[in-house]
Amino acid sequence: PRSQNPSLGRFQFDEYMSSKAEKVNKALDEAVPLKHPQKIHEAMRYSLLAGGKRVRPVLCIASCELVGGDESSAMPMACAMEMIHTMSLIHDDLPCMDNDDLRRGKPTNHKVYGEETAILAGDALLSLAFEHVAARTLNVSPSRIVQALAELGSAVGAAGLVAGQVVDIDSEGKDVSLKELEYIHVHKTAKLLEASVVCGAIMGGGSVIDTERVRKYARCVGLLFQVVDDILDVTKSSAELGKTAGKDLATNKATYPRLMGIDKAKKFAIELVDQAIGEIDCFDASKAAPLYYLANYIANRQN
Ligand code: GRG
Repeated sequence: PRSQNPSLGRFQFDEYMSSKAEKVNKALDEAVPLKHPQKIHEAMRYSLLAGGKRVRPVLCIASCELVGGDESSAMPMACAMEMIHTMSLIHDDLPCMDNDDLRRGKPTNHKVYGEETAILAGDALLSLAFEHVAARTLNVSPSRIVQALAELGSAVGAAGLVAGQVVDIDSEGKDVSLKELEYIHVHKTAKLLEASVVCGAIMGGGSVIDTERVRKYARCVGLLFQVVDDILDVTKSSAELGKTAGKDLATNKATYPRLMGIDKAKKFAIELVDQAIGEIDCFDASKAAPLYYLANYIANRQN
């Protein structure tokens, strides 16, 4: 098995993750300077630099490096992924959507800056993501940049994140089948994770075959991410409440543990990690180590 591979044994994943996240944080800080009009730039920076695991940018860079590219070629795209992820969180937290007061341990954007500014901060981050890739990517051919931007646009729009959100909103209070739940998660969560990996491979000069291989890996990881999120919802709130049933079981929200039971959901998560890892088996083990560990990190994360 891959876990017994000596190249994988030597790989320091925590160090890799924190050093990549630190570089991404620096690049994000530089990408959104505090300028006039001060309030909107402050609101954008508030959510963008509020922490977060930086899973999408690290996946983007790891995929670029897997196919032989340099980190610098993927850095603007990695930042774009986090900008779009952050904007989706700002809009998701709005009173007209999930109406949340806290995000990443801090008051949500609209709680601090007001609804109008929060909507505009999201809009500005979405626009900046595309501008940043187009204007700041160096040493990548224009055709690859355009191809990656098209991939990103389709992952975010009405066939991607927005589709997931709208179907999720429409399904509120209704009985949701496993198939419908999968549609919501594939679009709300997995599409952007998939785009992170695929765009990283495009920026890194990956062949069509390699890019499609990492896409398959990313599809499994994207779904895995949400299954784990749902499991954490149950286990965290069970621990907090000292009860056996978590918050999602108390409310009517459809989740994997609710639809298939906690044990089957955990089994499904294990199957998805195995499948994800199987998809990158064809790459050199030492080069694939970051993506291998990232899949395991997503499976075993505690937040
Ligand atoms: C994209 C145009 C556009 C509009 C937004 C609101 C909306 C449409 C979509 C909602 C998308 C959403 C909030 C999906 C949930 C994604 C998710 C699993 C978030 C948690 O991600 P983590 O765990 O969070 O990576 P951190 O804080 O670590 O970054």
